[in-house]
Amino acid sequence: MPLLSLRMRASLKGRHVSGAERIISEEDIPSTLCELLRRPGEHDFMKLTLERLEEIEKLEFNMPISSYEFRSVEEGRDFALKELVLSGVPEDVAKKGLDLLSMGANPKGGNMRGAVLLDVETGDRLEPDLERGVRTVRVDWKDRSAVKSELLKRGFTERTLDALAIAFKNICCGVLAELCWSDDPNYLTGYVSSRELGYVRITPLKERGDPLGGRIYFIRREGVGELIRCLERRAVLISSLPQLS
Ligand code: PML
Repeated sequence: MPLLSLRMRASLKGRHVSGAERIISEEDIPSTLCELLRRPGEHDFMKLTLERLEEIEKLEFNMPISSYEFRSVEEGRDFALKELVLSGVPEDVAKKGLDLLSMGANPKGGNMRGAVLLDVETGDRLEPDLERGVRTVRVDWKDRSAVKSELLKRGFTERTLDALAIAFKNICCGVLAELCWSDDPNYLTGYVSSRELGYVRITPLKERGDPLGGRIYFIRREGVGELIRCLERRAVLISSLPQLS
């Protein structure tokens, strides 16, 4: 049965407010459209993209997931720095990633629409468009509702569900390590992920009320074009429930 990618992004006064993707079959188009139309809060622009996927790769989720809580953002960010270093990112480059996310990585101010690509050796930015960044798309769970209910049962959120899928696809495409926290001013949990450590949730990585956030991908400069194609073009459907500890 042909599968389709349905993507939504919404903004308010030019600022991104919500985005989501589902990989679905034709019969699920009406109900998924309704779900995504209702999803963003206040917005003045919404773009919906529906495309048939010609080729789709099925991958088994195999990353360990762990969670750590700290008393302050400073402690959370220090821990994130250590986890990035343990993942093979030099300390000065890991610090640059943390600074970019905390100050807003868009050269025009504020958040980027996609992720920053940082050269793991030099700390140079490698994304072709510094305002747009690079977006990991065409990825979803094969049995989204089962994975979601399992995660919610264990105190995780729907944001975790989507972040796990993105982080897993990133590692499969060749990202060495990722640092992420949300641009939602009320969502304080972020993560570091890498092949070495798996998906490491960290709370808090930002202060309540802070609208800045996004994703930093630590990558090797060689093969950056191929990596971007994988992140943006390769369609991936993830099976297996995550191993939750
Ligand atoms: C986002 O959606 O903007 C980032 C989500 C981070 C999720 C962290 C978690 O709950 O595991």
